[in-house]
Amino acid sequence: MFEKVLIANRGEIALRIHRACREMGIKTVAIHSTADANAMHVKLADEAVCIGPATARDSYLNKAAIISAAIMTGADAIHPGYGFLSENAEFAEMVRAHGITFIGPEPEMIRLMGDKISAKKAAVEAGLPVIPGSDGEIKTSADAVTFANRIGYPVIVKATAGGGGKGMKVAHSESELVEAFELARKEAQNAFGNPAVYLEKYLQTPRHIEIQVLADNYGNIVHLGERDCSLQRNHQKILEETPSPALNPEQREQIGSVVVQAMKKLGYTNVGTVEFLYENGQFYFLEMNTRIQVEHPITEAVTGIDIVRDQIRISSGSVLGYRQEDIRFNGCAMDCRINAENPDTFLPQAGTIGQWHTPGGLDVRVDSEMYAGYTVPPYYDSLIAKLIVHGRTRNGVLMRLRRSLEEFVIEGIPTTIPVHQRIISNPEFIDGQYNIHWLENFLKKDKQNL
Ligand code: MV4
Repeated sequence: MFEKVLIANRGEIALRIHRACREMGIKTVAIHSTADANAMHVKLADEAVCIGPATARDSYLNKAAIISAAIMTGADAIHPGYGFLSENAEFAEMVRAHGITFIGPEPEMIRLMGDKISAKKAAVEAGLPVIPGSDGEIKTSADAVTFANRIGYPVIVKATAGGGGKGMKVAHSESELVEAFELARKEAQNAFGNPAVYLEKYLQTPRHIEIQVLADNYGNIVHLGERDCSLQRNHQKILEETPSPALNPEQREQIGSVVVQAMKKLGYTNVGTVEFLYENGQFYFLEMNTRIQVEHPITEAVTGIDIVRDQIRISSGSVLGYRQEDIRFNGCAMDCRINAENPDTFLPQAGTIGQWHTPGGLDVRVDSEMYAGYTVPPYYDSLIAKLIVHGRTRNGVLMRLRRSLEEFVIEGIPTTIPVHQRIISNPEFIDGQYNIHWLENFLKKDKQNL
């Protein structure tokens, strides 16, 4: 097992990783920018190294500074968390070249999944269902039109270097497609330095359902069920739940075993999430995330598995230690992402927290780095807390979530708590009747009613 892990991240996930290490008897090194010197995980870590100024490019994205900090402190592994360098194959290679373990999949796997065309090819070869579309890059608008006529409109143009919604354009007709194609290529070139785009049939009302996997270095692979992440705004997830209200246990077992077989074929290791669109009872592979995800705690709540702990264990070469048939899915869980934002405009709002009181009680978990008197810096993501609630039934979770949101006291900065309160009292949401467009429509209607 590792003796010392460097946490190459900030915010709640940095604290989450510190907690896992502490419980495993592993020493921790926090790295931080000048703006994060007062962060909770920096105080709790065994050692802390300031690696640069506030701007992420110069600190949390500064590969050389982070690796230097690891060498200086004698860390034997680096946990990248999510965002920042977590899916940067070059960083993973650099870490490896210095004899330090990168806590994540092999750099080659990160690279394969980072390019959406190569990821989709790999998914097809591994037996995953994919969205009908072009086999690879489409280079001219004429080729795009020919292809669209074959599969039918509407179609969507996607950047191969994209992901998370960047460089995507929907077209309902030939004239729209020609425009969308040129625009998507330009945007992709500007955003990613890679103009390559591909085409897919556009699915109009899918849900976003993702499968969590855990794989050791010896071919032992399990899935931990799904998370329904359909509630998004501008490609930012707001509330996630498991199980998905759209799936029954047979469907879960079916897609889960398809994913496990595919990961075996790919030789996938470490933690990962396979994202799907789900429409009319069919799953379609979207992309694969080769890192721990923000919403992992709802899966921990229903399975009782400490995913970060097991990620660290398997990264150090330990065997997974349990099999698919050992995993039980217990009840339901929801996660509310609480952001430091105006709840009507969603504009981020930095500032100093006055009173801070978190809800508690049975099956209530708050993952957060905040404390009374802490100043939220303006430079980073606005996520300040995740409220994770577990219960035996979905209705029980909704009641407990309502009670918990009511108990939460955050003074000094606005938060999105009121948004969550409105979402969970909506009859359609209570019925589980939603898709990837539901939240944005709900927020539009909600605004008109203000
Ligand atoms: C799609 C789609 C419909 N049809 N692909 C958005 C993010 C990127 N990962 C893929 N995305 C989509 N791809 C086809 N063929 C709709 C989306 C999409 C979406 C997906 C998941 C969650 C929220 C979304 C919001 C808008 C569009």
